[in-house]
Amino acid sequence: MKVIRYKRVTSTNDKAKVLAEKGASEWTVVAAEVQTRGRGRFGKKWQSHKGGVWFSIILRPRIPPEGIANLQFFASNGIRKAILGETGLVVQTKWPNDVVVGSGKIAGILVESKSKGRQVTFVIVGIGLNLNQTKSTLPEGATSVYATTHEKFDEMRLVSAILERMREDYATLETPDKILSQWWASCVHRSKNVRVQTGRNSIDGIAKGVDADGALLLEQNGRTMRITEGSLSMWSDQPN
Ligand code: BT5
Repeated sequence: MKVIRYKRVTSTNDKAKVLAEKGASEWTVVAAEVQTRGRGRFGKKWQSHKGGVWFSIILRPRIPPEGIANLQFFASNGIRKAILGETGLVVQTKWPNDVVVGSGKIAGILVESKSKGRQVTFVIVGIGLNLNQTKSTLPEGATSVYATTHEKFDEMRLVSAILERMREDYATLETPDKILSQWWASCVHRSKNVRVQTGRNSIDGIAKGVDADGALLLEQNGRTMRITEGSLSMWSDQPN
């Protein structure tokens, strides 16, 4: 495993993608202290000041393209276990790509990939974890390990711990049910009332699970719907 460290990059996902295109091997990792153009899904900005853990992993899993959705759940499981192991903090998963403490987002995952026909060429798993930042420097709705525990931890130790957990569980990518059941067992909105914003629409219902394609199963008036994309909030997070 090779970790390439930078002080400042635009986005570690961009750096990793260039390396992956050039044939870099699986588990090549790019980490940075600061990202000037960190991003989330749909081009949303990801705030990446010093004190956080920002890194991207190149993977070349032998899975069909439709299995890629599983990687965000796989990564969430690894992040959750590593945070617990290194800091003692209990965190939960949230659909589709978040790790949270209560209603505060502590980590996010951005999975980008390239496929050729039925074959995945590479996957970049970008991980952002708020570690040592103070609450006042974080965006609204975010929290960090430090803001929660008042303790500071070494950034690279967390990178190593997350990688270790992911490597331990890598074979489970072939048995998505295991990944999904672990993820669901730690999900903050398990069987709870939620609201999902998809574009201009918002849908309310009870979160019933996730499927192997990454979709949220939402029950509304006794009917179960599959929601493939969106931003989820729990009713208790919403302003009255
Ligand atoms: C994500 O997107 O949560 C994926 C974040 C992935 C970041 C990593 S860092 C290493 C790698 N390199 C990158 O360029 N990206 C990856 P999404 O679910 O779309 O959430 C984005 C939203 O989270 C924003 O619109 C803000 O509301 C919020 N946000 C921004 N910065 C945050 C932060 N540091 N902590 C918590 N929430 C944040």
